[in-house]
Amino acid sequence: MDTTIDRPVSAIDPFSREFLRDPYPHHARLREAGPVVWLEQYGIWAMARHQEVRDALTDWQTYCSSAGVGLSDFRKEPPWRPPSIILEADPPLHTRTRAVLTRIMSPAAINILRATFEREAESLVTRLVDQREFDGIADLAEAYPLKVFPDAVGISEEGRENLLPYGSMVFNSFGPRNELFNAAMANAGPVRDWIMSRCSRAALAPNGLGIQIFEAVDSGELSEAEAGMLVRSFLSAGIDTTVYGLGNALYCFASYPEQWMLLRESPNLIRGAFEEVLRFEAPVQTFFRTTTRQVDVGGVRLGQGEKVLLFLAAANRDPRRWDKPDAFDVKRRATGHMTFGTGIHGCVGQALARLESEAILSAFAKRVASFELMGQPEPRLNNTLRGLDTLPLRIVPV
Ligand code: OVV
Repeated sequence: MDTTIDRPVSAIDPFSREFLRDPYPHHARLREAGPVVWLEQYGIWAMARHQEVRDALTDWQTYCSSAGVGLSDFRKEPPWRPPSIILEADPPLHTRTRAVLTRIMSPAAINILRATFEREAESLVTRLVDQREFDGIADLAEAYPLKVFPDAVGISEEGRENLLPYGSMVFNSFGPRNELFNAAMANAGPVRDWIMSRCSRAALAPNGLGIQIFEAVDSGELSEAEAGMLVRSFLSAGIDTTVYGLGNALYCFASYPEQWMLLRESPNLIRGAFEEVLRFEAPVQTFFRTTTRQVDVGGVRLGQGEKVLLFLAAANRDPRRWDKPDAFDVKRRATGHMTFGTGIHGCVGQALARLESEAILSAFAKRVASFELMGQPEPRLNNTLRGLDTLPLRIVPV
């Protein structure tokens, strides 16, 4: 198409508390406004339809990551931390770092962790079922990843309480410098110092995923400093994402007990059910890209060097792509959701995320007839992530 149309404009603030508490009506308005929408409050573009989000994620040459994947443009203001050499990088640097992580996180490599992850899930879930009442966030969605993931990476037990605060810093920092950002950064210095102290070769246990990154230094693929930066990526991307994802899974099954019944009857649905959780309540809601050139999207001209906000979670409920998008249906084919992204930056840890969820959901499916909500769950607002702060549950055992 070579006719140009006026750009749709919206006054929506996607980082306001009001938006973050219930983004779905706003997502619908953004999808309806057009294939790409100008958000006048921030002077950025937004895409909320499945096709456009997917196309942008697939075209890394037009929509780059090296200017940052948050609101801030690294070419105009200094980043709050040295840029990630995988998330906030383009080829050829990205290609080299990604190759190392792709190998370390391959499905076959992750399968080696399966027995340990399943054992830990069984022991935690048995305890919670005996207890009957628990908080789905603190006692499960946080407790499980905070045990199995640092163990797998090979991080000391001491100081692990810094991992969630660091994740909050990382994911809030993709948004504007609003109240959420400032609150997350309140104790930034000590938290960052602890994280960086855990990223050196000497701090990592033998046989873990962390030390495997340093083995790529010995084979000449990375420098010692780059290896440390990739351990930092593990600690940035590997905790909060799965905490919010497991919490959202429990929330979905407490809210839709008939869907939990289906899982219990057919445990072969568990894998697809987690994909449906990711589609329906995406723990990662958004990422930005930056245009490297002028580009036309549905007849609208985007300039060079402009920020584009990609609404992964809105793409996941686009009626152009999904039947009954607002229905939580564990039997649907939910693959094709955008929660893991796609293209060269598609989530490199997705096999690990799936392993965690399958271990937990399988352990519950053997023992739990239903999850009862004991009170109103409270949201944990974040500029990028969607999930809960509290989720009071009671288990009805099988
Ligand atoms: C996917 C992701 C999220 C947050 C941080 C990073 C990656 C990183 O590489 O630091």
